[in-house]
Amino acid sequence: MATVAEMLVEQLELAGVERVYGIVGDSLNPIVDAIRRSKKIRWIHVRHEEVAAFAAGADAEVTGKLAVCAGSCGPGNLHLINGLYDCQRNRVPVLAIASHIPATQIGTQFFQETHPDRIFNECSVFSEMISDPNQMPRVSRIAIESALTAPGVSVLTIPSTVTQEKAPEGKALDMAHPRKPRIIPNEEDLKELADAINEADKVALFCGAGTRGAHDEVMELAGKLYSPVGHSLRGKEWIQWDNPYDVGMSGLLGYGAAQESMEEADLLVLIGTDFPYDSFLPHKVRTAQIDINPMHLGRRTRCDISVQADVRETLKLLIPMVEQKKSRSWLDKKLKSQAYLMDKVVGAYTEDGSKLKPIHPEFAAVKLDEAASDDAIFTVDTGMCNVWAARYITPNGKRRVIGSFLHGSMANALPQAIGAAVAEPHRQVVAMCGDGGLSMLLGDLQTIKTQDLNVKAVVFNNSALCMVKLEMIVDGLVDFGTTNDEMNFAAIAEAMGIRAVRVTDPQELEAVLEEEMAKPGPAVIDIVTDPNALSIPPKIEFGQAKGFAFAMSKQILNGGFGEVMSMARSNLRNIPRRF
Ligand SMILES: Cc1ncc(C[n+]2csc(CCOP(=O)(O)OP(=O)(O)O)c2C)c(N)n1
Repeated sequence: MATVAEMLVEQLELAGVERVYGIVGDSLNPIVDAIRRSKKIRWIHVRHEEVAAFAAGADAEVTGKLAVCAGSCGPGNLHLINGLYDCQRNRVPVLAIASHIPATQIGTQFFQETHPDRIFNECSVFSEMISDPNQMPRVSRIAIESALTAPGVSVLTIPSTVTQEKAPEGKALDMAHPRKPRIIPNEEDLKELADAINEADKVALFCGAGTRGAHDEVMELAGKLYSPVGHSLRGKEWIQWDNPYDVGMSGLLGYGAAQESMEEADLLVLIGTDFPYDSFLPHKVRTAQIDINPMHLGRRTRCDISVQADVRETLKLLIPMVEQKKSRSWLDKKLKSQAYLMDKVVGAYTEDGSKLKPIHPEFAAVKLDEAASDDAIFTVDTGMCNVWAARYITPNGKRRVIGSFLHGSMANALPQAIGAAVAEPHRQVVAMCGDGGLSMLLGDLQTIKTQDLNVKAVVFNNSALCMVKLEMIVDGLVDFGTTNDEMNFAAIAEAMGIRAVRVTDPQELEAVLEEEMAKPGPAVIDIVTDPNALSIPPKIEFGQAKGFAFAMSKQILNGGFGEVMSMARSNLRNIPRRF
């Protein structure tokens, strides 16, 4: 007769799980032992449980299948929490196995006692404890189905005493899964939307990650309406490529003419987006919203017309209902503005980048974009790497760009690269790391070596927590606590047995990237970049502009004159003209 641990692993096998990320330990050992004996599931040993959760999230993101992470009782599974928040907010199907102290000790302040079933409540769609073996296999199956269907995070808390008990007679539970349902809009809502579109002269579209799989339909609609098409950071990889209507990205990291297009429109149509920054959304423009999740409707800005349905299904029905617009003059104006802003602002740094030392991060990002393969998976650290990826990594429908775009955690790039590379070993995985981000979960560089992963960890090494430096300056504060020691990550990687190269000369960068990207297996490319290269959001409030100038003068008064001068030189060309 099987134990609870063995039945759980059999249940995972039935769900098609192929790997579990985690760190072994006491209460978790019987489950890991059952995984060791499984012919279908691999144990992926990481160095920090947070990495296990981020990795599982990226695995689920690229495969669309359930991914699993595990941590031992108390601190072991507590370490999962930040990664699980990220998975939950990214709405990817992840099961976390949190092993627990012996059931007889719960409530006694026993060694390592925490309450995982309560702790993970906020970052999961399902969090339950198996306190009796007879809950198996139903509860494990419910956990799996909850993660898959929400989709989101399920957490199973299992005390060590229960793990080793005999499971009830019988086998793990299989079930017939329904095919993806077609979720079509209510006819009246659809008609209201079509009427509003037909009445408006200038219709702007703004697209989020919910447009995944609907690229062609969005293009067809934009072609009929002569609409400028803007996108959020998460929408970029699905909508920006092969897009003659592209006007760039909005938000704190945004660029181009997306913002002005939204503000000038008679009707703004938000498509599959829960873009969180309401201050970047117009509030005076008539707004329609299409989203499969009704919770997203109207929660960021006004919602005059709302359609709850699958984006692609909606657009397929909507397109024949809207009339071809006659004039494309507004679209052409916005495209011209986009071209100007891209050339003169976003492109400013990169023109003569090969001569600038320290290496400018924008130049590095452009060279990385050119050197990476056509179907590379990029993972992007929270911090300035978000900006460089958003502006310079070219999506093409085959590449992926994964980050902690909703949870905004630092140190996500390396762990997510691990999950992506384990799941898709034939693809090149490029982790765009900040030096702060890489330092935070540095131990897991070992994992790319141990697992021999095709991960190229590219460090934008500016010896600073640069994103926060920018925040402080824009807020009118003197930047403080934002400096990191100069660190030679290539030497650290080499000491770990990983191929590594450090680049300080911009003239060498292209050749190094080309060479390293072409070789299989793990590598660290440590690029020493300019810490004074900042980025300015597309919509600068008067207060922020004032703050920028104010912080500059405060720095001068504090004697930081040299730094102010170099910062001004580094950024002058990156400031939008109208600022
Ligand atoms: C876990 C966590 N801690 C702190 C922050 C706040 N924060 C956001 S970006 C950032 C700096 C990142 O520095 P680095 O990785 O060196 O990248 P850079 O911005 O310099 O390119 C910090 C401290 C965060 N988002 N997440």
